[in-house]
Amino acid sequence: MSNLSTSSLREQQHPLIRKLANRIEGVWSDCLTLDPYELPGDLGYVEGRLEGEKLTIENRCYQTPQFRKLHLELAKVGESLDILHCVMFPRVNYALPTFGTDLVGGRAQISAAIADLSPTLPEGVLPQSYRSQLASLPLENFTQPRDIPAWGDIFSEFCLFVRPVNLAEETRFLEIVESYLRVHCQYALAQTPVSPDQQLQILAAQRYYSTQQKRNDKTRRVLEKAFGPEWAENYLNTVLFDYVE
Ligand code: 18B
Repeated sequence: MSNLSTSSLREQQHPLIRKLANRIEGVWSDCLTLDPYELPGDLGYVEGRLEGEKLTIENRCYQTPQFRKLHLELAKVGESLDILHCVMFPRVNYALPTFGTDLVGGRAQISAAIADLSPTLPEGVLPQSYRSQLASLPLENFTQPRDIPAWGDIFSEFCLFVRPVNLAEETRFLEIVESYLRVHCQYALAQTPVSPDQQLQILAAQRYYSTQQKRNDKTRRVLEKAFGPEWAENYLNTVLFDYVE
């Protein structure tokens, strides 16, 4: 394992990953006031190789008044697998959904393109203003929709999970995710902190979100193969899906 500070994975990855990473950072810097967020340990840039291929991980993290952690991660497994992972963790005193997206694929094709605004809220459903703005987006126009796994009960009715089959579908995915991000940032900026009572409910919902995400064996397996089970567990708990104690 080593830690370097240079190197950008972005140029080496599937074009959809590169484009989505650029769009996410574009919306963030357009709409939000970003402060740096320090990851624990030396987990900004990591390389691992146990059995099988080399795994390289590059993290970018920020925070804002509304968001405890904005996390954008790019990962590359040998020449075979490219991954984009992004979660916007709200602060516990803001009643906000949790935006999350994951792109997974080989150099040739993305096999999994997922995006959601998950209702980590006291009511457990998305606010009406999200529902009315998201309802008009073309979520249905994909040739190969994929089934949400059992742990995915955290996701909203607007969870988009597809295997994009061509450039048109990749572009449509990109546009939808950008819309999610803009709706979300705009809403977040208009919020004020909630009461301590509501905070407890938000905390519980955020913990449940992270607990369910950690049940995704596909993520864990990739990390375990390159870094071992203990490292994977620590990384899942402190970087990918941490929560406020
Ligand atoms: N994820 N993904 O982020 N995952 O992190 N991911 C896979 O074609 C990694 C999130 C989600 O069908 C696959 O099946 C690694 C967020 C769902 O059972 C692999 C990292 C969301 C599935 C990885 C990573 C999310 C999925 C299999 C850390 C949603 C489908 C690819 C860098 C907001 C699960 C495939 C299923 C799949 C791996 C969702 C290999 C290592 C934020 C629903």
